[in-house]
Amino acid sequence: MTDSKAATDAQPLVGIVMGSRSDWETMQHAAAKLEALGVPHEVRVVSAHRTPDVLFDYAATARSRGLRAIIAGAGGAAHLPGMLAAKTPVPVLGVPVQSKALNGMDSLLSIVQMPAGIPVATFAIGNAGAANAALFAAAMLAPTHPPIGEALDAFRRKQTDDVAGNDDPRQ
Ligand code: RP5
Repeated sequence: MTDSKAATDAQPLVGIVMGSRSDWETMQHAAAKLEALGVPHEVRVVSAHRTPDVLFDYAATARSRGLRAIIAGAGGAAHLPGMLAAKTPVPVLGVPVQSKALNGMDSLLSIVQMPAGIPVATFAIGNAGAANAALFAAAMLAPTHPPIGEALDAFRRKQTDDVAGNDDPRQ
């Protein structure tokens, strides 16, 4: 079994959810990082306004199903991360998807400006935010899941080595 298949087949520790299939172009970067680090995860479309009952059910069962973090991406009036956080104690990592009308500023402000009491950890707009949310989820899991911590350490070492070994921008 490949690492990638193992990461998706095992009991998921991280849920990646998004408001629309159109968000996958962004959220695939979260899935790719989790796969690369061997973090068991699931991927679902869950819309706060189109499928609110599915959202409630997903949030209500998240902890008992073993999820330890939920990465939630949405664009525009992006209520998905905040609504999930309101309904589950599982930490929610919000990814603002870059919207066409406002370049994702609407998504960012919708997700980041949670009133005190229900936190959503908010990441950068777009692909970088999706990738970093996955790396953050892996860091959360590392103390209790040593193989994930080792994979994260190795990723960071390689990233450093790649820059250090290629530091002349003219080449
Ligand atoms: C949000 O509306 C989704 O998260 C998506 O970013 C945005 C547009 O959705 P579609 O019209 O592409 O389905 O709910």
